[in-house]
Amino acid sequence: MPAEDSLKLLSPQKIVVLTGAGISAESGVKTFRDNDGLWEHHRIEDVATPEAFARDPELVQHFYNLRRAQLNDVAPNSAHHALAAFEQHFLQKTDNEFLLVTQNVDNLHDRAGSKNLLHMHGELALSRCINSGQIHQQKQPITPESRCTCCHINHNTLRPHIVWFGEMPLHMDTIYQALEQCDLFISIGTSGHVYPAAGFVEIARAAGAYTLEINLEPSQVNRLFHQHIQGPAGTEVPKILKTWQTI
Ligand code: BJW
Repeated sequence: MPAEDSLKLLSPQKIVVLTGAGISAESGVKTFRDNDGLWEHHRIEDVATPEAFARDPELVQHFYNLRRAQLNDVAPNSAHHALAAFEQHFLQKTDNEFLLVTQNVDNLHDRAGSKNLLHMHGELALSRCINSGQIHQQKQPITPESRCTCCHINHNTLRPHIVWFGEMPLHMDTIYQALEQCDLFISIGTSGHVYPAAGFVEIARAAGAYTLEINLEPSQVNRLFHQHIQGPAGTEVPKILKTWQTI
């Protein structure tokens, strides 16, 4: 039976979708496993940790400044748009619940119009003051001279509002609550290398949810899913979501 036909038999009411770098790949944003997880010869783990920031703040700021600037050159693709349109349609029915959890720090889901959206690894478009903890919109590169608008100190007070390795991801209580209640969990374009996101499928399954993975290749946690759909998110996500949009 084709994937869409078997999925039509489901009539989900509480959906959690997890996205990773693969959903933005067709927009031109590089995934982490591209280049073997390296950025200009630095291991990702060496630029995305609090220890790296303490050791070499300029290198880490440069890494995020480049990625923040890149947001101006990319746009949401058909997978981002399909998720936003699906959410709007799905929530017309009372009692339906939909939560989109993204590990991505780009703003492509926001720009596509997704509403019930949580950025569990933070956002490139935000910075945080190291002294006050206040979060600010951040359009410009962060330099040592960047002045935060809360305490007005202008030397290395701002950091990217990004969850680095060893730090606690954001919104975890809300995410776990939704996972424990969902009846459908869809994971799109994530390699399953990084926790706690890689463990979400187990929580959803334990709650009795049907679990579906959409990826170019099987992820590290592929065997935990009921179903795997292999292909580019830009093609597969709109196709799969249509199965429930016609109901
Ligand atoms: C397509 C496609 C197309 C391509 N269509 N698909 C040992 C064991 C277990 C855990 C740990 C451990 N040692 C340490 C840990 C914990 C650690 C961790 O998981 N480390 C691993 C490396 C082992 N995790 C943490 O430290 C986290 N915090 C934490 O655990 O706190 C404690 C806690 C306890 C209890 C509860 C909750 C918390 C924090 C993790 C922070 C991750 N941060 C990063 C970088 C910062 C953000 C940034 O700079 O962008 O987030 S790492 C990086 O990986 C980034 C991503 O969000 C994340 C996930 O990557 P993703 O999205 O999966 O991308 P890729 O590149 O890996 O994969 C792309 C996929 O797309 C591939 O599968 C392709 O096939 C696919 N694809 N094109 C569809 N067109």
